[in-house]
Amino acid sequence: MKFYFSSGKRSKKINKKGRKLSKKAVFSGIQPTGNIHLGNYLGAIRNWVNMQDLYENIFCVVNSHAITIRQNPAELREKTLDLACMLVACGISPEKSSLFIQSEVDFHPALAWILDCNIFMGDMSRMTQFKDKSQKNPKNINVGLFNYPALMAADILLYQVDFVPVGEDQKQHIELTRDVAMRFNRDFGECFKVPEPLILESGARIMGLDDPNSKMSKSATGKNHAIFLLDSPDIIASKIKKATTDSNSEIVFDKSRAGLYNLLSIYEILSKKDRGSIEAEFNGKGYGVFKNALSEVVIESLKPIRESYLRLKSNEDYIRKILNEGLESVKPKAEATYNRAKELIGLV
Ligand code: AQP
Repeated sequence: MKFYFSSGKRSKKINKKGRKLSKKAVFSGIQPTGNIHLGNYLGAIRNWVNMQDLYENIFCVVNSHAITIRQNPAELREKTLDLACMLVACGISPEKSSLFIQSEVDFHPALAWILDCNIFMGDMSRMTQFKDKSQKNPKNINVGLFNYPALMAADILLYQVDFVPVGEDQKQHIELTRDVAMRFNRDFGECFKVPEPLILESGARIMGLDDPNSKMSKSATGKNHAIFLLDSPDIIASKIKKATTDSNSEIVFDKSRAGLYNLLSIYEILSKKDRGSIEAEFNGKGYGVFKNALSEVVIESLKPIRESYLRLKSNEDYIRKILNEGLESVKPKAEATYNRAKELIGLV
């Protein structure tokens, strides 16, 4: 039998003979590119929070990724701290997780360069996120945007983690990370743990409310595209009311009815009810009744996060302290991996 006890900063897993068992480790990151939406929350953050007791957790505000799209410097600084505050409000606990800011660890871009030199143009050119983002930003198709997956691979590989919990849109990047890690280990010697993506089926791809064929995204411009975690109850209800559905009236899980399917998936996750009982609940009722029920559950689920965020927001020193402690705990790991990669490849 395995059990947990709490000792100091982290709980440690021990077996019945009292031997310490090391936990598997996870790393994940999120960009401070705008307000956090329900897709980020259901596809990523909520899972990070729920899995905190199972793993050694490292979470990062990836501000260096954010500059692949032009940012206002002062706003970026503010959004970076704000996002850290939001993650803590969502339940990322400094007792269980290390939280830090990417640009404060110089080993990320340093390792990314080594990886850049070991990723083929052909592989990098296949990344669909680059294609999507360059279509959305035709005037700023910069090299950083193209190289984004190498920096992401460095973020992950520096910490020798087992899993990377992400939404489905990041799967291709994790595959590239695995490929470059395996190639490097084979060609130069064992250096990186090869991580696996951790993608939970529910919430892995939340779609835009105004366009259920494109994923909900921070940078989309539609007024009713996304529900943000800080939206007021009125705004949430109004966005849901205007969400795109179809002319059918039956409330059933049917993937071919993308708008309704997306809304039902959100309801399923937040209400914690199963599909059968949801379909029974709304049998014979129309979109109006379902949308009201959905609004209610979204508003209730986001309420504690919004309240906690507002409390934390007035205590910037506390957030800074969490980030500094996170930084101190992750930096030695990053340094050790980077130095090994540097040595193996002949740079020292
Ligand atoms: N719509 C989504 N459904 C489920 N998961 C999602 N994620 C993002 N959108 C959805 C997951 O959220 C985590 C953090 O994402 P990110 O901020 O690093 O970058 P992103 O995937 O590019 O997110 P956005 O919201 O679309 O931002 P912008 O518009 O700036 O590009 C990731 O785990 C991601 O999978």
